[in-house]
Amino acid sequence: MNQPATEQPSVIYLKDYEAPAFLVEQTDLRFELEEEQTLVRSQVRYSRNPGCVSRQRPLVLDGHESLELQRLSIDGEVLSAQDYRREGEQLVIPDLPDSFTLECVTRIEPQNNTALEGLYKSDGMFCTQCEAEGFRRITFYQDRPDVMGLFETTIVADKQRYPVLLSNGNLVDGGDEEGGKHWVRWQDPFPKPAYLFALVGGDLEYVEDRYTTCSGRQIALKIFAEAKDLDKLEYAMTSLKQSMQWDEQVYGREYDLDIFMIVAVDFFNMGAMENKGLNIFNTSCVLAHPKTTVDTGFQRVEGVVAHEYFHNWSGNRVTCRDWFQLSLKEGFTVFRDAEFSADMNSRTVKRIEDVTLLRTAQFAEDAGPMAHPVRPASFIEISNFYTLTVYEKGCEVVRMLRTLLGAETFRKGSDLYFDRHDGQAVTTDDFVQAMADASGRDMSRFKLWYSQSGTPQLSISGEYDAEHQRYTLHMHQSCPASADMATKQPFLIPVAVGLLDPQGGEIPLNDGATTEVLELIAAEQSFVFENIPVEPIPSLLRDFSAPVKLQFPYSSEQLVFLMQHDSDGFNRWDAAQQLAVGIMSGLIGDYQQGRELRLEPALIRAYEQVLSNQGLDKAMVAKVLTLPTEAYLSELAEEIDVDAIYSVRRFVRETIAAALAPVFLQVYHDNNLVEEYSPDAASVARRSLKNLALAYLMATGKEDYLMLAQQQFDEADNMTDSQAALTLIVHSEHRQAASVVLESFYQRWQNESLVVNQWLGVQASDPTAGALMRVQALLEHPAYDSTNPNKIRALIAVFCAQNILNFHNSDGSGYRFLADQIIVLNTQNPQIASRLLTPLTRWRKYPAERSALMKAELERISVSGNLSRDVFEVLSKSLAG
Ligand code: B3K
Ligand code: ZN
Repeated sequence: MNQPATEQPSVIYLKDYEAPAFLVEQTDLRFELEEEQTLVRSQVRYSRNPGCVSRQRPLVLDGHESLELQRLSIDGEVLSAQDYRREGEQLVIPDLPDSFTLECVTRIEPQNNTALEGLYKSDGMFCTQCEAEGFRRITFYQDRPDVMGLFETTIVADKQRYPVLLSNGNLVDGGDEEGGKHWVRWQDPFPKPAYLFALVGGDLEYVEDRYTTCSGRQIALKIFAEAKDLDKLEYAMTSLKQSMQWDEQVYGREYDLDIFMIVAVDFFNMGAMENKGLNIFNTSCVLAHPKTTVDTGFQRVEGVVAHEYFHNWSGNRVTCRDWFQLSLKEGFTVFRDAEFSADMNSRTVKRIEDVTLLRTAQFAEDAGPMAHPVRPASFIEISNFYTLTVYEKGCEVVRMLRTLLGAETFRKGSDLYFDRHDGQAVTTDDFVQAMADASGRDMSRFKLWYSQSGTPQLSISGEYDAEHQRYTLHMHQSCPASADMATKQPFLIPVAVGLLDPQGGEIPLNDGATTEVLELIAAEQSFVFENIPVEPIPSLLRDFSAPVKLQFPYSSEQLVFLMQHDSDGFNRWDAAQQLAVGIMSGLIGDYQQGRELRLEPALIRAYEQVLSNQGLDKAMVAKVLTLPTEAYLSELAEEIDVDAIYSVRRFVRETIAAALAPVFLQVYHDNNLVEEYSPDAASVARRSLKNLALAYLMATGKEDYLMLAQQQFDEADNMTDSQAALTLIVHSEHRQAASVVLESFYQRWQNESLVVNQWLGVQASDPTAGALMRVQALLEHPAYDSTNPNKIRALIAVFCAQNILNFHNSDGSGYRFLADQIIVLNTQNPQIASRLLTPLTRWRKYPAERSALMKAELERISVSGNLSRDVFEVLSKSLAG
């Protein structure tokens, strides 16, 4: 809700948690969906919570300011205005019996709901988004996850406009009504909190399939979309069936309802939502077709379908007691979907992608003004805490538990957790306790990962004692102060280690294995390996066994050695990254000192070797040969020198390209096969290597390669190749060619909304001069819609987060542009506005002039008036101190 300028939104603390005064047994909802209004009647059976000490506490219901209360009655008796009071966003009803039925009629206007929370309209279709606190925009309710009850939902609507009416659970009844209307009734047999409620009403079509569960139950699977998108649902359906099978095999979790539905909507604040039996998806996370979707899009669909499906157990059957526990379901479910994707595709590549995201974006979050632990201790607006820390770092925390306990014991722990807490709303402590009980280990030190923010730094040095054939690793951990927490205790850090002999062989370690998980628990600790015949090269933090920043004094030669020999695929890639980071950091210094840039040959030689090694997985080759991104280099920098980072990365890319162009050309042709498109791992790998080769070739600036890219653009039969060529041409200095391909791409795809988003994104990320003006012009383009989050992300968020040169233009125009957009979005869609703020919140990491310009824009937003809680929280934390 929007706060008057003078009123400070209040902070909510985990330590203040209190159980609800009343429990809900049954919730019956009736929706009359109309064009001008929707009437919602809720009948809720309440009883006093025996777990709540005070018998006097009133019933406190949450209700958004937009709710128009039409009637309130208790056991059939209408309440008058004296019987209750509205206090801000709450409705308080005192003097209640121990159990009663409350009936409440509210009038809402979904057609005017631009925040896309609660019940709203997406392209003429009714849909809902209730997590975290959207249900209070539908009716007055105890809108908190520890209130779980059974739901029955009746929906009445015009039959022609809204032939499809859906809600959670099973369809139990329905029929026609007067005036061209029809009605349906859905019953959900599983108790759930309000945030998992969903409703859909629209003119939708669907694809259908069946799944037979491990116990032989038949489940109907339906995926709904607009008629024009019906040909883009097959991949999601396949992913869904694979997810269902995987969860049975890997976690012993069977689906519980007779039907599972997914609905694709175009207006959605995030990726998708796990509503019980009725997942609602952003079209971008469910539609996939070779002609319109790039490889990474297919992978995203697979991953998000799995993620939402897995929530049926990790989130729905066992849910969160309060929103501070969000990572209980999100961290665990991200871990589950990451393992699923790893099993479906290349495990190492998946790990590299996840760690890249963590190291660039989550580490930056930890170091910024919104830093918070995986289990935050306080918030102003919970929507601001659907973060990389809660999701991605939360996933790493669960991964560490598995690393420490081993796969088998971890599975025992998850079985115990699901059995013990089925149907309950619980905490991250309960999750860890199940793991502790299953393993017989005391996990109290481990729990610091949930309560302490910040990225630990781990410095390691090695010492070899030839006489005693003994190798010692000395470790030191520390964690810098974060915006929300000054001092931290040492974490329990699992450090997976291997030792390589000079020939690249793995030396058997203390227990005979070649990888050992060391448990660092103190600030300083040493680990000794006996019977080590030669001085080894250590492979540390294998598979990124903990979310920390590691320092070890490797020489360039040692990194090249690890790139070639490490049996841990992740560390082979990481050695290449470290080598490149080291070289590029040196060059950034040279650039700043005005010295001529020279690329030492080690990197080129190493890349050449990787390219010529036929035995390597192609996706891995593409990953190894991808230079550290500007975002990663920015995260690593003390102070971000945008021009230096951009120029150095470009220089290194061009130098490598010039040196290895013939090799890249060969790689390009070798992998440019004429074949039917398939999103399988091997085909994706080939395309990624081919397009990486094309990118290096284009970096030479030579016309020949421009022609190659143009040819690929013209002839591609799939979006991956088409978009790769488009991006390379548009981001090149060949401006004429750029406008030709942009125009032709738009002409061809203007009716495919998701493809148009890619077209917007390619222009938004164009590093050439004048990009901001082009972005501003695109705001007026018929393809743009300022109320659609996907369009906002494609144009504005991409420009501000990925186009570092133009966004950080020294004249401040990029910052001003973003602030203007946020001021408008603040009232229209607070969640999106608040997310868009992220690049400006990092103002302290930039040199004085840019920093001052960024800060001034934050200040301008803060006095623009009527700030939403979402924007207020991010702004005030960014400007504090
Ligand atoms: N649980 C939802 C996220 C809801 C975000 C609300 N602001 C999607 C997911 O993580 O699966
Ligand atoms: Zn989730």
